[in-house]
Parts: sequence; C-alpha cells; structure tokens
Amino acid sequence: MTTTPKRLVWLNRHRLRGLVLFGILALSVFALPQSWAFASETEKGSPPNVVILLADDLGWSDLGCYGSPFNETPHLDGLARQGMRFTQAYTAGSVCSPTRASLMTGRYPVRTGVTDYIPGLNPTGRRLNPPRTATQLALEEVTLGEVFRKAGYQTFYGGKWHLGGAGFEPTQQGFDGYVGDAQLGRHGRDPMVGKRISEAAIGFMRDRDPKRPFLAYLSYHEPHIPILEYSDHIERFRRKAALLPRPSGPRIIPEREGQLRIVQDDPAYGSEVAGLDSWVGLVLEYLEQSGLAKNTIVVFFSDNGGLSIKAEPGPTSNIPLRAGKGWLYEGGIRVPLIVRAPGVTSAGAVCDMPVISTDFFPTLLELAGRDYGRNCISTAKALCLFYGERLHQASEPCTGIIRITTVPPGRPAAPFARETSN
Ligand SMILES: [Ca+2]
Repeated sequence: MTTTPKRLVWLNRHRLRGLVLFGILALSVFALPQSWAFASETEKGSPPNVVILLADDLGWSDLGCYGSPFNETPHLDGLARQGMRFTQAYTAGSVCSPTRASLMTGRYPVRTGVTDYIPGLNPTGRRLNPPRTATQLALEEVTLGEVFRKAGYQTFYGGKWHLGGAGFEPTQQGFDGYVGDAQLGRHGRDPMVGKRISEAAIGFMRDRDPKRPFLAYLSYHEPHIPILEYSDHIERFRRKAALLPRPSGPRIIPEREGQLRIVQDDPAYGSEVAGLDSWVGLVLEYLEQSGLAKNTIVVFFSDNGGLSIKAEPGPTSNIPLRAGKGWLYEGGIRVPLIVRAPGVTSAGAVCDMPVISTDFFPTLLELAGRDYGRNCISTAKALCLFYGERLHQASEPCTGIIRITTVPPGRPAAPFARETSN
C-alpha cells in the first residue's frame, strides 16, 4: 500500500469544502479600505499572527456580551466590541474531544473517529450501542499546527489538549512549543493554572523570532468542573448572589433523568468565569502593548455548551437554550464565538449566520493568506446579503457548503454560494 503525502490528503479532503466563516468575515469588510490594506500586506509577505483562545464548557449565555445576567466578563465583552460576535456558532460535538479534533483538523467527528470525549463512556447497558471512540487524534491527521508550521509560522500550544496522551501530544501534531499539565499544575485543584497558560503564551510571543508570524493556541480549563472559588472574585459573586431577587419560578427543572439549572446564580461559577476572563485579558493586554494586536487575528470559542444538567443540577444555565453539555439540544452545541481580525472584521459587528467548529481550519488558513480555497471562491454564486455592519441571514437557509465571491469595493451586496453535495 502506498502512502499518500499528508499535504495531498489534506488538499483532496478540503478542495470542495466551503469557507463559511471566512465568507462571513470577508463580507464584513467590503466597504472598509483597510481590508484591502490587510490583503495587500499579506501578499507582501507579512501574514497575520493567529491567537486562538478556547474555553472549556463555557455556555452560550455565560458571557456578559451574550446576555448573562450574573457573570462578569469585561475583557471578552471588550473583544466583542472590537470584533465580530457570532450568535449562532456551533461545536461539532457536545463534549470536549470531538470538537477539539474538529478545530484541529477541520473534519467532522465521524471522520476523525473522535466521537466522544477521550477515553469515552463504556456503552454497556445502553439502549443503543455507540461506536467506540478513538482514544487519540491520529498522527496521520493534518492539524492546524502542522499546516501553519509548514507555512513558516512559529507554533505554540498551551493548556488542555484532550486529544491523546504520550505520543499523541501537541508536539507530535505540529506545535513547536507545548506547555501542559506537567508545567501548569492541575486544574480542579489550582485556580492559577489558567494564568500560567496566559503567561506561557506571552513568554512565547515575547521570545519568538519577530521576523516570522506565529500561531498561539491557548486552551483554558475554565469553567469545567470541579468548579473552584477564585479568590479575586468569589466574595463579589457571593454578595451578588445574595442580592438576587427570589426567582418567581423554579430554579431547577427535570430534563429526562437529570436536573436542569435554569437560573445563573452560582457564586463559584461566576468567579471561575471571571477568572477565565481575566486570563484572556492578560493576553489581549500584551497584544495591545506589544503592538502585535494590529496584525493578529484573535478567536475566542468554547468546546461545547455549558454544563447545566447532571444528576444534581449543573453549575450554569444556558437559558434561553435547552439543555447543555452532553446534549444535542441547542444548549449543548451552541456557544460563544468572537473573532477580531484586523482589517477584516468591523468593530461591534454581530453575525447571525450559523457557523461550526469545522469552519475554523479553512477560514484561518485563508485569512493567513494560504492558497487554500482560492479555487472555491472563484466559482461562487449569490445567496446571502450583507448590510452595513450586520449580516442578515438570507431567506433561504444556508445549509450545506457556503462560498464567497470576490467583493468589489463599494458594492452593497456580496454573494455567498452554496454547494449542496458533501
Ligand atoms: Ca469541554
């Protein structure tokens, strides 16, 4: 059996795939002169840096800018004011590993074989027996780290991996630098782990070769259980919880065999989300102070919905969405997504177009000026329209694969195209 080079496999795999997220981001700039400056700078050989900030189990309603009535997230709210906030961003899985594999490869969980959290539940005794999940992301998969490194980027991964143990870690999947549990300490016992992830990433950005672009992937543990009390925030949230008006209805309702929280009022959870926000704030502050922000794409996302259901209630509520982590209702798979791409997104933009975690791989490569997707773009046809700083979903639902044509400056409408196969 012959071995197909990884890059060829990747090209074949992605040749016909669309660029949903990229299309949306590109559409957001058709009237902005700086978008062309960004493009021309990329062509001159100064591709943008990329910083990915991934939360663990952060729910759609958990950020202030997504309407949380309890949590406080000033840094992430600020990022949303500077960039584009997506209201219908979905994860490819309702638990950790499948989504993480999809982010890393652009492939759906059924294709990577990572269909449950690693190592997965024992299916014995269930009414339906699910397929056994892979216990690692295969080394044959082509990852974000590998394609960016091949493109000349310096690559760094910090924090939770959850795509395999020894032999399958970030350093085997294209990341030059990796700071994991051994250096960071153990989340669930030590609330400072997230701060160390940010500090390690800042150290990487500071010490790197300044002549080459970088990809920094920061994978925080917050707000995954066990929920800790973060000392800088817990007293504030205790006071806040004590002052909440008594709910007019129930705080907990049944959801199948579990108990579903429908009110956000947990002080420890509030303190943990505030901790996450402050760790993100350290990175954003460094990007600003170092001058890197003007040529760095920042993406903030979560790997699945908030944990709202357990045998006892979960620590957060995803209301108005139903259910939460581990469920395929909206609460389990719809999460916050904020993208700030200098010269591409406009400040305070809100996008209602559905996007999914598999879109990140082609989109980030496209924004970084790689060749991927150019052929797709030239074959696009009209579907969706863009007005001012807000995208409006077309009357025809954008299911399937969406592409974008070149957007002439000053033209009010930019077409998407859709391919219904694959
Ligand atoms: Ca998770």
